[in-house]
Amino acid sequence: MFKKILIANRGEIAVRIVRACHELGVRAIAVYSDVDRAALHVRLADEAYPIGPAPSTESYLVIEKILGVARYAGCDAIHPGYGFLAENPALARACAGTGITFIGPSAEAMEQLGSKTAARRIAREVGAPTVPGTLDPIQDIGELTEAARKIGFPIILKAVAGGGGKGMRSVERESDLAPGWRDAASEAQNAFGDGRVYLEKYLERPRHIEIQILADQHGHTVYLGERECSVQRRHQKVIEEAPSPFMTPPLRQAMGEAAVKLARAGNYTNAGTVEFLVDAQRNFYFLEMNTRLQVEHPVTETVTSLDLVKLQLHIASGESLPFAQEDVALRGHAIECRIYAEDPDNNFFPSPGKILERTVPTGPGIRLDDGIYGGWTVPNEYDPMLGKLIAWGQDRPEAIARMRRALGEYYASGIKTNVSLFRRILASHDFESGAIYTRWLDDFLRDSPEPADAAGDGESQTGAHAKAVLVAALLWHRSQQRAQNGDSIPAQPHAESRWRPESRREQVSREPER
Ligand code: MV4
Repeated sequence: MFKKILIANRGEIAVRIVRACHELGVRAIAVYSDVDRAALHVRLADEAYPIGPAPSTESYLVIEKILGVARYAGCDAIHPGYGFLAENPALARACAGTGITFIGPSAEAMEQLGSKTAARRIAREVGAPTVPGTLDPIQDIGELTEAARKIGFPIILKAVAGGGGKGMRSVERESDLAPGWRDAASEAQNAFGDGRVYLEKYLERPRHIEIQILADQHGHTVYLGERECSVQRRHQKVIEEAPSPFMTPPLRQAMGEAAVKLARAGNYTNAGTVEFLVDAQRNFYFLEMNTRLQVEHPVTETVTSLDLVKLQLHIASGESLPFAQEDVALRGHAIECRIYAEDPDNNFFPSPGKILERTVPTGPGIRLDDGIYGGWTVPNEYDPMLGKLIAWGQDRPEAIARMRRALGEYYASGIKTNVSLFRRILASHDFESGAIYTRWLDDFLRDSPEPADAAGDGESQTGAHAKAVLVAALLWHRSQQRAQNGDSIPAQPHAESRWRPESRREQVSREPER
C-alpha cells in the first residue's frame, strides 16, 4: 500500500479520499488554491500545499504544480477525484514517467474508452448494443439526409467531442435537418472547439442507467450493479439511486456483462462507469464511459457494502480484487441528493457565501458526504456542490422515508440551498412510483412550479416558521395563564393540534430562539 497520497482535488470528494487514506494508514496530502486555504479538505489532511490563485486553470488544473507538490512532499500516488484532471490522460501519462502512481486507468485506456466515438466503436466490436446511428462525423447534408431516412425520425445530432448535452439537437422531420445540424455544429464548435457532429436514433423518454465496474491489474473485472440517474436538470444529475426501480435481474446481468466486456476490450483498470440509455421495453444502449470515480459512487457503496475509494487504492497498488463477481450482493436501497448552494427562487442560480449556522442530518441509514463547515465561506470560483446526502433503507420506500426525514433535519443559514427541490421531488407521486425518465425533472419543474413562499431553506421561510413557532408559544403561554386563573381554556393543547409537532420539527431543523 502507498505511504503518502496527493489528492488533486477539493471539496467533498477530497474529504472522501482523505477518509479512505486514513482508514488504510496512508498519509493524505491536500493541495489548495488561495480561496481554499481554510477548506475542510485542507483541515482534515495531514499536510497541505498552496498551488496558486482561485481560477482552476491556475491551480487545480495545472499538472506541473500538482506533480511538483507530489515530488516535494514525497508522495507515491495521486488520486484525481472527479472533475479537474480526473479524465485528463496527460496527468496519467506524466505520472507514468515519474514513478508516482496515478490512481485510475492508464492514459491509453482513458483515451480509448473516454472518447465517445472510439468507445462506440469498441462497443460495436464486443457486441455491446449502441444506439443505431453513424460512427463517423457528418460530411454534408446529402449524407445526413440519407442516414436520417435510413434510421427513421426522430433522430438526434450529437457533438463528437460532446458531453453535458452541449452540441445536441433532436430533429423530428427532414426539413429541420439542415438548421439542426447548423445549430448543433456551432454550439459544439463554441463549447469544444470541434464542430463535428454525428447522428443517432432519438430515443423517447429513455432512462439513464449506469453500471459501476472495478478492474484490477490481473485481469479481474467485475460489475457492482447499476445506478439510476434519470433525475437530472439541464443534464446535471440531481438524484441518483441504487438499484434502479426499473431494473430486473436479467437486465442487470446483461448490462453488467456488456459493461465488463467493454472495459476488458479497452484494457481498463480501476473504477469506471459505463453509461446506458434504457428504453421503455428495457432495450439498453451504450452511451459513453466515464473513466473516473463518480460523484454518485456512495449509492453503490451503500448497497454493496464496499468502499470504492479504498478498493481504488488497493487496485492501484497492484493488489488483486478481494472478491469475485458471484460474491457481489446487493442489499436494500440507497438514494443520493446532491446538495448545492443554489437559489431555488432564482432559477437555481449559484448562491455561494458564508455559512452562518448549520445542523447536519444523522440517524439510522443516513450518510452525509460533504466538504463544508459552519463559518466557512463557499467560494464562488467552483462548482457550488456542498455535498451529498445519502439515505439507505431495507427497501425503496424506507430509503425515501429516511431521505425525507433527513432533508427535514438539513439546515444551513447564510447561503441558499436546493434542499427544497428535493423535498418537492420526494413528495411527488412520479418519484415515489419510480416513473422517472431523463427529461422528467424538466417536465416536473415546468408543470408544477415551486409555490412562491415554499422555498425550503430560504431565509424568508425560516423567518416565517420562526414567527409561527413564536405565535404558537405565545398562545400556549396565554392558555396556561388563563388555566391558572381558573379559565375554561384547556391546559393541554388539543390532541389534533398541528402546532406541537410543527414546533418540535422546527426545533431540530431551525435556529434556536434567542
Ligand atoms: C440521447 C437521448 C435520446 N436518444 N440519445 C443527454 C446527455 C448525453 N450524455 C446523452 N443525452 C441524451 N442522449 C439518444 N439517442 C436523450 C438524452 C438526454 C438525456 C440523457 C441522459 C440524462 C438526461 C438527458 C436529458 C435529455 C436528453
